[in-house]
Amino acid sequence: PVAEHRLADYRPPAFLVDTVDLIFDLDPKATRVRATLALRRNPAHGDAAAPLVLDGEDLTLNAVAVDGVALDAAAYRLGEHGLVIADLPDACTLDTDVTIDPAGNTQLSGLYVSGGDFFTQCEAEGFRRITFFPDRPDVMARFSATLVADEARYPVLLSNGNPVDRGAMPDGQAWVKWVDPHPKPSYLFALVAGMLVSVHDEFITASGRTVALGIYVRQGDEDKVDHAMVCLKRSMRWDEEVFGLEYDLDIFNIAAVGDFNAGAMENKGLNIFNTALVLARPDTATDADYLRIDRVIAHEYFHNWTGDRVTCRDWFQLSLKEGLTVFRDQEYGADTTDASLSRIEDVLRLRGFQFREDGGPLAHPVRPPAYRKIDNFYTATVYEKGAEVVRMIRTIIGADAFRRGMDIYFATNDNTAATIEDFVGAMHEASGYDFTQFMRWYDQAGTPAVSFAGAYDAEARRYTLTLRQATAPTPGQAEKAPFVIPVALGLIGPDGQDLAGTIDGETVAGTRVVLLTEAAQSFVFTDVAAAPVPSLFRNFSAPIRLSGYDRAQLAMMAAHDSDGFNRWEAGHEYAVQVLLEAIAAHQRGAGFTLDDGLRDARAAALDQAAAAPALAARLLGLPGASTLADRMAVVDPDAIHAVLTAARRAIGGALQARFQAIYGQTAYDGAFAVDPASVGRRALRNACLAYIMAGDEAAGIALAQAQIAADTTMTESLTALALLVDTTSPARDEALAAFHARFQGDALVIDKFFAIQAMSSAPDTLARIEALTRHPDFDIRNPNRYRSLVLAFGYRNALWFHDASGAGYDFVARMTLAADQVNRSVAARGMEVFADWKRYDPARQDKMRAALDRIIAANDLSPNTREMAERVRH
Ligand code: HT7
Ligand code: ZN
Repeated sequence: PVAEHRLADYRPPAFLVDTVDLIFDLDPKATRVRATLALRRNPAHGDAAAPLVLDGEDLTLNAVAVDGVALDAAAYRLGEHGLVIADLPDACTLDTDVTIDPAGNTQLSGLYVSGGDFFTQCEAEGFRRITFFPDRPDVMARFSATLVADEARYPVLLSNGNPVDRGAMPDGQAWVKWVDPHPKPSYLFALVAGMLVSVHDEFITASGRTVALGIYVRQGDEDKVDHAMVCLKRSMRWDEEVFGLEYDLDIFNIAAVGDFNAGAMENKGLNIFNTALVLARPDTATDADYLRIDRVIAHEYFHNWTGDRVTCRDWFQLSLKEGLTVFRDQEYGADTTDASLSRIEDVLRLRGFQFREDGGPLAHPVRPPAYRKIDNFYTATVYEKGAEVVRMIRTIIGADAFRRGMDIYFATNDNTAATIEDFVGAMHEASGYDFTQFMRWYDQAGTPAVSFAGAYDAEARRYTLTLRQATAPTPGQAEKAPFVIPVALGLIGPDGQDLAGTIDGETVAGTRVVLLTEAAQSFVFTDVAAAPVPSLFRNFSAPIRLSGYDRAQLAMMAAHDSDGFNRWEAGHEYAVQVLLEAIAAHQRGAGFTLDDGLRDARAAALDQAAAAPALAARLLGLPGASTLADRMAVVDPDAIHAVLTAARRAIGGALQARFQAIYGQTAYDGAFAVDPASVGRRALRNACLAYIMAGDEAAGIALAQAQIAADTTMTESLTALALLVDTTSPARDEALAAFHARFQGDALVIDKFFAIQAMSSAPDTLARIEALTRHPDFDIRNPNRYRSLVLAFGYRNALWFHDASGAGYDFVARMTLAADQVNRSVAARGMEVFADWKRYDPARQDKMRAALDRIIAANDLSPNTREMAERVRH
């Protein structure tokens, strides 16, 4: 069994590394890595005789020397996990010489080959797969890297920092030496070598320095990087303007790789990106792809300060960089697009992934107290809930104090490996606020359930709002203490306008923030002119589940709330309540009746189509299957699907003429832009097409075929294709074949070809996804392709994943076991799809448990997948 790492056991490293000089002789099958480490004992460790422990994995050791003297085998201990050398002086130089096999590295962690080129991925523990090193983030060293390779095959040689020297050798080899002046932990090391083409630009910083920007891609992809470059420059400017943070090197490079375990990586000065998060052209990428690329480019760039300049002391502090950086990318999204819509999308993501995680066996605090494999803790809780925690800090202390706190955080912790206490301490220093109770957000798991009750005393013009919070037990935490919950609220009067009210001597007419700190607490507002509807948690001011509104209150808020987020939220909650009732009726055998309010809200959204197309498209949508499942005591995927289908059909039928009219008015106008109006127009057109299809399949199929034939943008083509793929009409296979033929060779589009079939609701989906595993384009070693078939199915096809036969569970279990043989980090992720197995009926529970047991019983299961499967199974 793999040992558990505990936060409580943290001890500073025995040795620090001042400099590390690396020489890579790059060869796909046998790369030689020579490392020279300047080592120094760390007094903070406390044991002056401690041995040097270097992590190492899958390395062949050729030689090791201390202060230039070769060590014989008796002088060190070489184990499965690394190298231990005792009796070292307080300061010394260590030379190691190892050989690694990048081409055989299917884990894609460390140095590996993709498309014949070399790339690295070192977070979290990949550097130990390159050379022996204290591979922990609190060891920060100055790195140099000399890359030596065949010049014809690997003309591009990149690493962190600046190129300081280069040369050619007589045997056709060439070399480049890179030096990174900033101390950094090993997880931020990067190397890229290959036959790549680059697009260049420059950025002038606020203080007038010129930064050379480069994006490196495979030949043929250079016409798909304009968007990424625009996003990069916008992010750099935004960080200067909003946080006063300037880029700190002369070069910033991005390299794109087709085989990558995650989205992207913030290596100092050399970000490495999954191609899916860099490459975009209107005919190959959807608007959602464009927006996601923008966010991820920003996110990785923002890590330069929140992650690279100030890094994490240990991996328990992961949210220190990830939660804070997600918060920063969310703010960037809000500032550069539509703030309310951006917040709505972020909250939908939080609820879809994090709330689900927080309510099941994988629940863990934002700062987990223990882990077996850290790769399993790159979770929605660490990222998205971590961002909400930072947001709550800002809400509590105010934007000005928050900004001062950020300045203090950087000033105090620059070039160090910090803790969450360091961050919160800076916020305390800036505001004087006592965060003692607030720290529970970092250390207690679970989503608080908040309920409310209001009482209005007309004679006294007094409104009393009582709020209650409770958090259910989570694994390892039976008892929960109350959280500090910032409640941004307004009081809406009978005319729909915000009412003034006085609390704590302060009269406010719009949104104010109160703090719920007890299990139950009353807030008394005086001078309130009429009985209000309380608009609570405006702009989603805390990651909680709120209950208590009736339909009349929701309808009033949906129409009038001055807060854009809560206007949408009220309509969404109204739809959830109506659909849950329809699901209960369906389970009793009753037919579907369209609720007038549900229909009228969609009609009202269409009224806004011309003025606010993006918002209209968002308001037209219905809550997704996972939102409805989340609210059911026992999830019934068949009933959810039946009711959602019936609702779409009924709305599509009732408003068919209006959908057709707006569909006609939103046709492609011959220009492509990703501004909110254009994105909104396409989203609206696609939403109309979906309703037309639901209400009149023949009309929908004809329009979808025409939309594909028009070959305008991927946003339009893909939605039309996905709608056809949900049918069994002959148009489906014709369209799929044409799509495949048109985009053959474009891996990212072929991923979409797999994903839309994996997500299909058509009755033959299970047989078709089995067949897709035998498709010549399916490659289990490529994480994007695996995710587009197996994880898209497990996460986004509740209907067929939960097929009563158990075939969907069996499919994911088989694919997980196969994937685990090649890439444990990607395989382990798949276990998340089983996480809520106890929320289904007994027959489905039995089948999911059996699938998990089959996985756990596999003899050669990786520790990563085992940890996840065992946690889920409990
Ligand atoms: N900080 C990066 C995390 C990451 C990662 C983690 C585990 C395995 C592979 C990985 N690739 C990138 C990305 C980020 O959050 O910005
Ligand atoms: Zn990140």
